[in-house]
Amino acid sequence: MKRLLLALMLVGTPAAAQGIPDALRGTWGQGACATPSALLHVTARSVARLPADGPARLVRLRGLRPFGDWTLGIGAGAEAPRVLLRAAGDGLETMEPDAKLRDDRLPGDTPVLQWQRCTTPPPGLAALHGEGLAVLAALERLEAACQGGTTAPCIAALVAVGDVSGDGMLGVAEVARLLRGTAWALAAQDGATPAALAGATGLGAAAALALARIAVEGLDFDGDGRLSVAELGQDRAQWPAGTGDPAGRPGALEALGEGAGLLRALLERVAGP
Ligand SMILES: [Ca+2]
Repeated sequence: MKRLLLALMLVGTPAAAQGIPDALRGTWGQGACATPSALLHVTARSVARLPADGPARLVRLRGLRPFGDWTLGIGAGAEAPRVLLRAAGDGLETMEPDAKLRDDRLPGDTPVLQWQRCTTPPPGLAALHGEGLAVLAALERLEAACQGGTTAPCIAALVAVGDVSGDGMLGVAEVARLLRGTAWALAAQDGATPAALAGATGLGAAAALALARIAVEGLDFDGDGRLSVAELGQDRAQWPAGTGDPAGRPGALEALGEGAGLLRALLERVAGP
């Protein structure tokens, strides 16, 4: 009977409308906040554990449900990694069950990790993780806006999450920030060490900047150096009218290829399954 109840508790609700409870979100540390042995950053749908020494673990959740007094998050991907979180006084407790542990045996002998709230990042860790963690939250907002199936809210969300300066447009530095943060998230998802994360965001910064320039220039129709919602939505927010010209005959499209914008590719990926 207990097993059955547990099994029922584990029956999935689709990607939890509420996300991880607010009180559990934010940045946590083990040891002193100035020199933590590990950081834990929790967003609505992600848990990033960042040891000072060792591989990062980023779990992006596709489902959440209560599990006793814990919140159980189930990650995307074939392994469906699981993370359990709960408040403990002013602190946070987490468990990361082994992939081989069956759902009906949870939590088994999974160790409980204790975390304390860390509000101010030390400079080194802020430089290493700050931008990536910010973009992690931005990606969630983009996914939520873009998976609705229409383009206009997706483009509006891209500008909203990327617009640091508040002018309602995206400049080269703002696009580069999104690309650097995405590179960080990819590296963290692959279990990068701090050194590898520094490489992804540091050495990758030049590449991100070059890509950002191409992306902005490719869509900056009025040439002001920034991308507006209208520029991002050009030919995309609605179907173009079926005009054309009956004269002429088909030529070679290949010669015109390669020019499509990187941001458009990004939006397509984000909106995908
Ligand atoms: Ca522009």
